[in-house]
Amino acid sequence: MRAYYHDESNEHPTARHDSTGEYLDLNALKEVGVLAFVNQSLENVDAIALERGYVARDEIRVSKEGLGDGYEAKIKAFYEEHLHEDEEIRYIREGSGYFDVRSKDDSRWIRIHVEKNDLIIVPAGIYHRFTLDSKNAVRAVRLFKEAPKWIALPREPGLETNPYRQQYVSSISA
Ligand code: KMT
Ligand code: NI
Repeated sequence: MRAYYHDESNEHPTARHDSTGEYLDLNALKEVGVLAFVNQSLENVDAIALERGYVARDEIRVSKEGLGDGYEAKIKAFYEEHLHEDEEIRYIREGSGYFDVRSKDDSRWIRIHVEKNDLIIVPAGIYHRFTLDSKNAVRAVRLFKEAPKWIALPREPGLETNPYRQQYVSSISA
């Protein structure tokens, strides 16, 4: 796992976008409420699931083969800036990709490259997006509490009054 400020260049989303050279310590992600762990085993994931009350899980394959006809639409939706009213927990089994999350002051993107055995917890209410990298495939475990919902609420000014957004904003400004 590596985290750095995105360079906002016009290259394809799946390019590295790391020309800023501004790397972040994984601990610094806590500032925006993101928890990141490397070298996780399924046992670690089970423990985190138990501790946080996650009772179910599935596996998603984000690739042309894995998503079939839905590929283009899914890829597009993942990359649109959005938030969820739930945590997004992903455990990478194979492949790699990028989670982009908004910086604390909202002015920049922090790009987080996730790879095999990385586990990331993206908090409810944070604006983020996801893209594959140049290898074009990832397989990840998704944890969920009851029925999976993960409704993506696209960024728009009206969302600032959303209680989950407000709760998130106050949690990082403490
Ligand atoms: C999401 O909700 O953005 C995803 O599931 C992305 C793919 S999982 C690595
Ligand atoms: Ni999301």
